[in-house]
Amino acid sequence: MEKTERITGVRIIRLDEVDSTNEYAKTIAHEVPEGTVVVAKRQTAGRGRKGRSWTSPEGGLWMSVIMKPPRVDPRLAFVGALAVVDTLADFGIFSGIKWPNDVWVNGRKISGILVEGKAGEYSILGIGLNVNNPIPEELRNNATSMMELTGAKLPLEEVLKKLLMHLDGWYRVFLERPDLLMAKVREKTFILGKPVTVIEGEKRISGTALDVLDDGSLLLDIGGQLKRIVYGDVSLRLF
Ligand code: BT5
Repeated sequence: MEKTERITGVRIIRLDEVDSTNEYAKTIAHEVPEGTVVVAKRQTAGRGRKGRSWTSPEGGLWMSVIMKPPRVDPRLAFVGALAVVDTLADFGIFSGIKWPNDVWVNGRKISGILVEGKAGEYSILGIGLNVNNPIPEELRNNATSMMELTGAKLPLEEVLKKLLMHLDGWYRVFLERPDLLMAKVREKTFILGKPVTVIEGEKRISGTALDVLDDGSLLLDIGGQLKRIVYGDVSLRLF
């Protein structure tokens, strides 16, 4: 079932169930105005990067925003991540960004962002945020939810409203002052100054995370040599 309504002027398409809000958003991207949001109560085939699956049972916030910026910019993921960080702060939760597309709290992932699109046509900013949904056993060591952290069920609609408000704000900053967006990303990126390992396909690179550059890439110090990383999975090295 599809229901359309507006919150703070934004057109929202609400679905009970969908394979993936990103997939759905792609199919309608050409017909709808920029800023249209697709929200689903549950996803049956929620996706992460590289075809990994994203667990999306009822109770969480699973949504995609259709955007039409000049190009598909990976920094859109930071628009999503900062909006999530601010939304969590509104509910008393302090979080940080794990480059390039996660939001973490106390060593656990609470949100993942997936940016997809077609150059010159549209970009889809997909956001998954664990709110009241259960965390499956296999993810318990690495994932958390707002409910788990606050000890109470949260009003999903309020979380959505706040998230849309912050998305609107950070998207404007991205378009008009990308330097300010990136300054905030640096402030919130908790891996900077720490030893990390970056895995990209078969490649494994270890070094110290120095900076997030203006184009969104990660600068690593590998034994005195600097390397720019454009894509990958980062984990903190404890020893
Ligand atoms: C991401 O990928 O973190 C991006 C997730 C984007 C999900 C949203 S939901 C709305 C929209 N529609 C979609 O179909 N997708 C977007 P990645 O960095 O590849 O991380 C994926 C990994 O996160 C998985 O391999 C699991 O280890 C872990 N994971 C899966 N579900 C999770 C959850 N609910 N909470 C925390 N971690 C999870």
